[in-house]
Amino acid sequence: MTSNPTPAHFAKAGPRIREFIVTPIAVVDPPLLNAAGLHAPYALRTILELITDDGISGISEIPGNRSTDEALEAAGKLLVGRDVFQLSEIRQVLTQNFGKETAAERGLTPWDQRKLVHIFSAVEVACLDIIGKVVGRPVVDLLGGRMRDRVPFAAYLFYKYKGAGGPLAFGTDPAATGWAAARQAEALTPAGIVAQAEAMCREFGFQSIKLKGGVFEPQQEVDAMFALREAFGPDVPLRIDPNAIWTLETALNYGKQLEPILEYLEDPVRGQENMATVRKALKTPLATNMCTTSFEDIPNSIALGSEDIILSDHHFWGGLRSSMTLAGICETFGRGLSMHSNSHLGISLAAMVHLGAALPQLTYALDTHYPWQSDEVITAGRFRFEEGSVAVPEGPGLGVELDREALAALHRNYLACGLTKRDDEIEMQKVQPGWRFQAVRW
Ligand code: GKR
Ligand code: MG
Repeated sequence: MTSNPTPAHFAKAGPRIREFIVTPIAVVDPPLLNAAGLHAPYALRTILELITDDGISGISEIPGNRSTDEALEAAGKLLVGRDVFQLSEIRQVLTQNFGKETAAERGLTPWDQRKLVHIFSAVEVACLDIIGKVVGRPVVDLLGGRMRDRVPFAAYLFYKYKGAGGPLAFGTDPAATGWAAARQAEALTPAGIVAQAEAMCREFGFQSIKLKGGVFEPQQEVDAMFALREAFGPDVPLRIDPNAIWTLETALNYGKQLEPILEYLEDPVRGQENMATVRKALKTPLATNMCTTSFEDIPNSIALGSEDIILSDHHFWGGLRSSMTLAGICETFGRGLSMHSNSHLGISLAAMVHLGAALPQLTYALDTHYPWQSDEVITAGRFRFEEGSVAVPEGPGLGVELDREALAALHRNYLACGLTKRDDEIEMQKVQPGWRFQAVRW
């Protein structure tokens, strides 16, 4: 005989948030180039730790930005005392307080500048970490269960100046070998990109390759793609992402050239209408993390047919459960789903892996910047990739714990480096005076 839970069971409140701790950190980041300019010697991240009234700790990581941090602190004042299981109520409280954010507030940069989605993500992931610990299950099981044990990632190549970031900003360690040496080497030519790809794939075993484009005149980047094809052969899927900086004409012209060798073309042009035009003209599937970036954008994306694959990012789509909702929408409308990334550490990677393991369908290897970072903020140290994939962390919740000493050291970096938000244009101007970001350049 079974006994169903009685209302008395339901009446038992879950653990409540007692402490809400926001810690901005700065992690060493190499001088990587993109359409918006140049990465600074440090990438900013923010770590949120929630501690419940019964002493359970839940953690999350989001891109760092002082004004988001301030909003997150303000969110904390509204959330202390609330039950971590009441995620919909928490979201409602935050929306009522901060008001609705429109897709337009995302901005023109390759990364998302909205605050609310980041705050939802930070709070939700930390709450899920706690819920997982309370019920003794990994986060993947809270998202619908494990569809795979390992999650595949792609090699994410960047044009870059010499240097590894941090105090060595534009210097290098002459003793470095293997990936450590490639991570600090200059890569500005097709041969440099192939060398970077070989070192990265050798170290991490990646089986798909993406090049961050939009940096140089398109022919140079197309040549790099053909050089990669030559070096890796037809079995390694290739992608290029010019971050919407190409004109329609450029996208049509170079898109045609690239058609025989691409798995997908990411954000060749700006805006859903332009993406739809390119998509009609090319056989290559189009992917985006710039033209369809919120639920509000979906109706128009479907009406126009602006992309084949949405590159979700739980930091930008408001958390892991929202990303599962997005997966359902993509499945309904015959769109693929994969994952976007930005410079990040292991707490974000753990969340990405739990989500990647829960997705009903996973057709494309996910993006990650992780090989470009060398710091870590979790006790287990840096994640290991095997044949390009990461195993779902063991244990309840996210399966990773905060390394408090590392957190304090990275917070000191934050205080010392003086950065308060990501601004790749200013960083680029230090190398090329007068350089300006252009929404469409080539
Ligand atoms: O890290 O420079 C970078 C990338 O350009 C990043 O900011 C983008 O958001 O990786 C991203 C993308 O796929 O667009
Ligand atoms: Mg992209």
